[in-house]
Amino acid sequence: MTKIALITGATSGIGEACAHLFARENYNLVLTGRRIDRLEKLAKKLNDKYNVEVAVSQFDVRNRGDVAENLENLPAKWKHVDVLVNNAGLSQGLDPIQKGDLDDWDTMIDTNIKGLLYVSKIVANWMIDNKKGHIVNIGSIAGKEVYANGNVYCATKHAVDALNKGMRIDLLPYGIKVTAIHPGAVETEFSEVRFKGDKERAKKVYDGFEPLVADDIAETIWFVVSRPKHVNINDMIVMPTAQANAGTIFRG
Ligand code: NDP
Ligand code: 8X3
Repeated sequence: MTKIALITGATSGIGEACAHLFARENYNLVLTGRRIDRLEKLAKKLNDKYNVEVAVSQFDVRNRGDVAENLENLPAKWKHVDVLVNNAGLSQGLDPIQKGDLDDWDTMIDTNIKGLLYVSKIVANWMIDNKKGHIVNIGSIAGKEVYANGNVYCATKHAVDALNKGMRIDLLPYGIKVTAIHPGAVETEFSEVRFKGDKERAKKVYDGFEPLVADDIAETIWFVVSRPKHVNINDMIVMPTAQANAGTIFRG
């Protein structure tokens, strides 16, 4: 039977790269995000290129009612999810704690922590019913270390790290694998979102060194999910060669 991957935040960056890679590997896909135009365009492209089936589901992961309604209303065949990639996430702002914007904090906490939980609970129950599954949580180096002005974003990704460990314990009796991938700097729309559309400031983040690209992370995820049944990779940190840790990048 053709396997199914459900990827949150598939409209751009790492999620979109995962959609391409899983389609190439002949998975049928459930792709989610808020920008329906992008989801539909991507679905058509993957269907045309790889002849896989693609369902799109538009919702904001922060809205638990919408998450539940959209996921639970998927036709039954789509609930046999083999791989969930919990990727939807973002950073907003880069300010010291005393100057932080409360709305930015709410957005990051609601998306990166609560949104991931809303999706995970539903899909984990499907996986328990199906007696199979692999959840891949996209954390960050910001979930392992803290950098200046990263405060709340780093806290949300530390929470993802903790949830990854907790999920693994809770889902162990059901044979469900749980893995976190923690990337360093990946050039996607991430910095543009962090700086609220300021493309110039976003570009500067990647000046003078070679960052990761979304495909690097998609390939890592594929490595993780394609291990034999008895092997689980708990956790992986993937960095650009030019980045030693969260706060140290060598710009040549
Ligand atoms: P992008 O901005 O390119 O992609 C983010 C994706 O998340 C988009 O598809 C977006 O879809 C989705 N998303 C954001 N908010 C919501 C929401 N409220 N509801 C539903 N979907 C949402 O960034 P990346 O690809 O870089 O980010 C993907 C993940 O990787 C994030 O969790 C990020 O924290 C993490 N990460 C990124 C790193 C980097 O350097 N780029 C490094 C480490 C981790 P839409 O807007 O259509 O809803
Ligand atoms: C994204 C990478 O270093 O900007 O999680 O936090 S970083």
